[in-house]
Amino acid sequence: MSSELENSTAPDCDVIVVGAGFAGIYALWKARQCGLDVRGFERGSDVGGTWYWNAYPGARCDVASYNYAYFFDSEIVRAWDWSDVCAGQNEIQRYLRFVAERCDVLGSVTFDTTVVSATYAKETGLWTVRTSNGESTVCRYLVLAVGALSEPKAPDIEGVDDFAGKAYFTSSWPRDEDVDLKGKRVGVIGTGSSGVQAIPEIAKVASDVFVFQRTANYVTPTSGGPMDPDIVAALRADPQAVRSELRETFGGNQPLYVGEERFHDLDETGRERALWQAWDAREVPLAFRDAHLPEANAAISEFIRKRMHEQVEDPWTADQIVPWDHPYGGKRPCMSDVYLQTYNLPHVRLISLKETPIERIIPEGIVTSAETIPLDVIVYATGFDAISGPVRAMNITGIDGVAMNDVWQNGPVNYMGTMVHRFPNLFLPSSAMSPSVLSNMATLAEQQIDFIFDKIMWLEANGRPGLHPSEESQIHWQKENLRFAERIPGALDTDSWYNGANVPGKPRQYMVYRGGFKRYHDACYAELESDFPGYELVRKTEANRAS
Ligand code: NA7
Repeated sequence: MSSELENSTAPDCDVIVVGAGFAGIYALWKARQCGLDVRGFERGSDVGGTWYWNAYPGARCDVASYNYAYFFDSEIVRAWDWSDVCAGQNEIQRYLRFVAERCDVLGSVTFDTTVVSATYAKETGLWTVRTSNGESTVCRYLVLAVGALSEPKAPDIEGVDDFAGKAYFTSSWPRDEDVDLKGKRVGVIGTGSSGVQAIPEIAKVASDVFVFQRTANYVTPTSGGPMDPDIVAALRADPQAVRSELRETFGGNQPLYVGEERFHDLDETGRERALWQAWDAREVPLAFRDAHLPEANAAISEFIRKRMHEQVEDPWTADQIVPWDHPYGGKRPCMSDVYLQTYNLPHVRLISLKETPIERIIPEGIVTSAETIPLDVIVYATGFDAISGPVRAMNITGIDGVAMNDVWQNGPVNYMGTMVHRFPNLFLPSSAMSPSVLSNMATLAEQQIDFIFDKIMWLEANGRPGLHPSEESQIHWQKENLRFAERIPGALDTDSWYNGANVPGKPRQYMVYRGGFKRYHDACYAELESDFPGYELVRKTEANRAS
């Protein structure tokens, strides 16, 4: 630690990490490795973050777990056996606990504690973090590892509180109650990834299932199944090579298959062959090398629609379940091997809210424009105030009391997806305008936390109290984001949680950096290599005035 910093008002610790999911656990370990004194706060009673809260039946990863994992410690890679290529929620949470125990970070975390505000003092260069139990802790560096999908969206339906039966949210599935759906009439609202995973499991036990679908989604087969021993052997032989390789990819994953030919170089027969090959390899979105081009995307979308349609027996249901209104990738696509077939069961019924919208919820069930559906249980799979929501839920103030929610009133702004102008030493992994939810979040967590601590150690080594991005850098990053988003079919004009359209009143802005993981990684490290030209340094005189 630099002597200048020690002269300022004494902080309680060097670093506070909020959140104990993938990014938070690694940040706690990394801080310790850097010789910094660290404390953590976590809202849940255990580690896991998203994987702690979303404990609904059927919750599982839909990228390969052997990539959706930590690589910073080769021994962790060698010590953990995944039971399936796409592990379930419980297994992922057990994995995160295993890593947290192995890294000995649990003792630094205060669980069952929500951070309600964070305030920067220009005079000291320190952050004061307040929690729901009324305590304040002062630190020099604040890492909000609060995830992109941790702020559930309130269901915007009239009469939600009137329902006399049981109501559950997939985003905060009870952990202390044995949810019993056996023989019950269950209504599920929402057909995003959570609904698509939960509905087949609910249908196994419920007497009747009513699925309330507002927008149909693309559903393709998962790559789940037994682990391939050759893949395991390759991972274990050289985990650090895999770690480097993941950072060189577009999505932070090792795809099982990528079409080698370009859509425009193929005739109709060749395109159909490429689509089937990719379908069989369970990577149909990557059927062509230029799959991101509108014409290629249109062919992929149409191919998936046909495959979906033919799996559902009832013609009306098949027509409703297929997403005719947006291109593949415009919304978060879903993956399941059993969802579509669930509609072939006699006790499962789709209600299309496009045709017959929900009017209100009453004590007995749900009233649509066509009928009243009596229910014992309602499951809300209605999603999140995604990406920017978890940061907006806290009261964060920066230099001269500027409020984050004012700075973000027209949508989030930042530089490189992790820092905001006038909020020195505040780091936002997994937040807006990073590859975030459209990359492998575990790869991203390690990359962003590494970059954050590279910045922190640069400050320490140079005796600087803090840094934050310049306003110009932030404007540049906004433009970069828009430039890439404009190239993605449907990104800007499909209603989606990627652009805030799912939350009434939320500013519409595309919040995912679509330039690819490698480009993002390279841009971060170009800053580090040039001593952070896109940032402003906090002056010592300013930050140490109180000393
Ligand atoms: P999503 O993907 O936001 O899905 C939420 C679903 O709920 C979606 O089908 C919504 O329809 C529907 N919804 C939301 N509000 C309503 C109302 N008021 N009435 C009817 N239907 C509604 O959330 P998930 O939890 O499924 O998935 C989030 C991510 O978690 C997922 O992508 C993984 O990365 C993990 P809409 O499409 O808005 O018309």
